[in-house]
Amino acid sequence: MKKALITGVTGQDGSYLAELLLSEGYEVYGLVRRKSRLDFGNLEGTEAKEKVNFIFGDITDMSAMVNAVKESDPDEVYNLAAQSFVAQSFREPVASANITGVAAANILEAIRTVKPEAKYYQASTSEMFGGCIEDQGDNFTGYTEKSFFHPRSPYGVAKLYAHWITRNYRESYDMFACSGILFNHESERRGHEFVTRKITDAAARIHLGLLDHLELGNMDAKRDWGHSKDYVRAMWLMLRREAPEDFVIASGETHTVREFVELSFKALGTEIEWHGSGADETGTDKVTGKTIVKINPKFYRPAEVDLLLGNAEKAEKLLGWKREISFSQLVEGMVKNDLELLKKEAGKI
Ligand code: NAP
Ligand code: G4F
Repeated sequence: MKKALITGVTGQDGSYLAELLLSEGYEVYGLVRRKSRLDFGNLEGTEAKEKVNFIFGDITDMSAMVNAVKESDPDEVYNLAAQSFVAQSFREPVASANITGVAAANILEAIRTVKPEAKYYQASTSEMFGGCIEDQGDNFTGYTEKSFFHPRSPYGVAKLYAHWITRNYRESYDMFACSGILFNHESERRGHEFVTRKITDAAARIHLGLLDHLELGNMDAKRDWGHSKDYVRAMWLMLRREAPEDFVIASGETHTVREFVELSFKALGTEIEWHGSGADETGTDKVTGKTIVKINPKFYRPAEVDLLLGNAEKAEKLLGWKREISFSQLVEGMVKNDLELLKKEAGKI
């Protein structure tokens, strides 16, 4: 039986990855940080929660990571823990650097000293490409493993450190250490602060008469969105290989935040009409004329990543990876899930 250690097991990806590895017959260990109120995040209420072996520790603490590797004796380590919210990284750049960046070295060093033959996966991100679109020329077909990096947030800068230290351990110590450069991926388990979940939750609330309108920042930003379930499969496939290599994982499509809003409301039978531009733009319900979307500049970022588009050709060819859930299925699934959750909640009152 293979053994895997997952940091960030309570998060969106960690919970899906734990379920996948359990279904593949792994013994799964999950790192959980101590909180004043014990909770297992996205694993709460799942069968996986009963099967995962939890180890308490914080990735910023080297000794905790040494203990975690000793206790789990893993064949594979997936480092998914991070302060993963880009907007928050502008408000806490140093904590983000320590958790999202430097802590990767704690884990790599723990593996190197305790179990150097364990395979290591680092959760790298398309946010590292950031503003590098200008370097890509006119016929841009998406960022690849060979594209330049130009992070535009403290989060992106921290992730770049983790990405390069992973590569450095691979080159220096001949360790199986690799990174998946994953583009945005969402799901019914996505945190409510991210734009997709904020939109699907608000659309469902407005539909049920529980919210007046949705407030957003930059609706022109474009993202390459996929489903987390498809993306955790790619992580696992990367560690199935004989030799470590980095892979871009993406859908190959890009959509604006505005399109995500339109599709979310459409899934509930509401068509939106847009009026004005910039901070004065509003979205109204085409039938009732009621304003349901407004801009609030407080959601603008000090520096924005305008466009993300990935090219996952290498992963498709070498890993045999392909996404199974389309953009429209993703949006509709998230909206439906939020609607059901809210109806259930209302039933309790
Ligand atoms: P997420 O839902 O925010 O999960 C983050 C996880 O990290 C949570 O389990 C959290 O625990 C844990 N964590 C945070 N700080 C920690 C610390 N100091 N010590 C131990 N655990 C800590 O993120 P996600 O969307 O699943 O993403 C997983 C990873 O992929 C992250 O590294 C993210 O940056 C990266 N990534 C995500 C995407 C995406 O679009 N989702 C794209 C590219 C890369 P608590 O439950 O205690 O908060
Ligand atoms: O959903 P977001 O907060 O995700 P972002 O910044 O793209 O980061 C996510 O994807 C990265 C991969 O590229 C991950 F590494 C990272 O961990 C995270 O999972 O914002 C998406 C876009 C941004 O351009 C933002 O400015 O939506 C725009 N936006 C517009 N209004 C908003 C809002 N974002 C949020 N969170 N809230 C708004 O009201």
